[in-house]
Amino acid sequence: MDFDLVIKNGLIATASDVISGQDIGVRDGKIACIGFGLPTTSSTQIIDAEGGFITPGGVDSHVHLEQWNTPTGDTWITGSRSALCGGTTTVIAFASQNKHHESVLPIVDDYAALAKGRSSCDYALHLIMTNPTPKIVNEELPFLVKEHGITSVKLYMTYDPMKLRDREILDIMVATRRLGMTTMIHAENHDMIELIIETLEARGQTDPYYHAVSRPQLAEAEATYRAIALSEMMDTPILLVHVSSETAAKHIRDAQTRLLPIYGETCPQYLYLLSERLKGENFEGAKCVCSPPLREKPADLDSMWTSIANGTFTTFSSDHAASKFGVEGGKRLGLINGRPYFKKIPNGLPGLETRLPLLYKGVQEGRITIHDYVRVSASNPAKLYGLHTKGAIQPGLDADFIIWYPEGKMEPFELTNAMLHHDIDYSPFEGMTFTNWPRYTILRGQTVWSRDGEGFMAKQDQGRYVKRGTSALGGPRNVFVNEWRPPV
Ligand code: DUC
Ligand code: ZN
Ligand code: ZN
Ligand code: ZN
Repeated sequence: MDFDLVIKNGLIATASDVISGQDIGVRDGKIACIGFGLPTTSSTQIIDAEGGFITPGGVDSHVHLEQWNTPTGDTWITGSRSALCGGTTTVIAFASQNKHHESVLPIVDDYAALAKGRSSCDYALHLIMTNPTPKIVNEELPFLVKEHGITSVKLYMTYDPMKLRDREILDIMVATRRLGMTTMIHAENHDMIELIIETLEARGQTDPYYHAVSRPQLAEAEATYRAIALSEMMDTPILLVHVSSETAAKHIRDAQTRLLPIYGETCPQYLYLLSERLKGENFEGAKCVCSPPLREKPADLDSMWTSIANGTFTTFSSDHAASKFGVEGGKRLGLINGRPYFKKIPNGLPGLETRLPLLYKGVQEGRITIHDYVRVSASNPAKLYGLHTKGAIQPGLDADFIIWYPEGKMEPFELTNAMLHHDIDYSPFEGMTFTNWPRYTILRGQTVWSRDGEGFMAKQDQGRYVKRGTSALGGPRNVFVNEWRPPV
């Protein structure tokens, strides 16, 4: 067999094994085989991995790009470029319903049109539901699953424009259970947060730091447990997004120990950044406002690493929701009459490009294994969200890879924002030292990023829309809380 590309001398890392001494043969954008001494011809491209790890192209299953209700300084063009330069070959972004939209079908078409021809990485869409009318739930969701391959929804338990009542979440779960969809939940107790914000405001405590005070760990833990209870009653799988606190993670782990189909996600900011960052001079704290907020203690960060290592977290996503710190539309957001006002600060951090290098650092530092890295950065997000051609290094799947430097080969560097390829004027991870970074990113057999060579090399329209299937991880179990059964 002739190959278009053969990658030699790498350590092929999967979620369970490291394969050494074997080559990867790629043909027509797919992994054709893995074997010893694969033959090459004059037309075969050969990449020598020089002993570095080869991991699956990253799947970032939680990214906001050009979304009406979330800060998105990046466009599909700049966001997808930044993804590839950081080793992510597939992103799942959001199409978002606004409460007054009576149909979500045109919305999905609008979001798909924004990405079409403007994404250099492969992509898919989740649907955010904020007003689950019977027509949307019963007629439109089945259509989206079948025709668009949109097999997941995100629901919010907080924010006035997005928040759903528990009853609405239960009604949606009837449909998502029936359709085999994954239900993502933003779990924070809205009423606790609302009361704290009102009182902070009345006391003039409106600096960026009070954003973290307004959303305590308890608010996340309570809502996480409540979401798990709703899921248990409905026998419907859920993924808790952007988990930031130990008690929330414990609720997830307890549920998993009971074999409930409960999944969890965390993000780089909850592994590395503390709420003291919100206290920066000159409004610098605004750069680190996200929800759930950064937590207080180094032990909080440690517990998130532990929850990756012990398998509690299923996926590791950027939650890239970036806005420029500098002026936007002529004024800096988050200031009112020159005074900081945390409620008005755009909520979210940039992180598409730094996600995988930051996770890989955890492998280098012995916090997690290379298998944990592969599992949460690519394999599990591909399985959970039905990206069945992605996320693993296996014959027949898309030839999406990261090739890392062999340890000691890359010149260590301190990250500056200028090194990144997003269209944002800062990174919260600036100043951190990196001793590895994706050396090559390969998308369906094409080298799209070469750190020592030409840099970013993808065409603007190189990314393809991926129509997703249903989850390959555990779903409904037909185990119920009593004799009651959800409607089928
Ligand atoms: N939730 C997200 O998923 N992203 C940004 C802000 C938020 O609340
Ligand atoms: Zn409210
Ligand atoms: Zn959220
Ligand atoms: Zn998000």
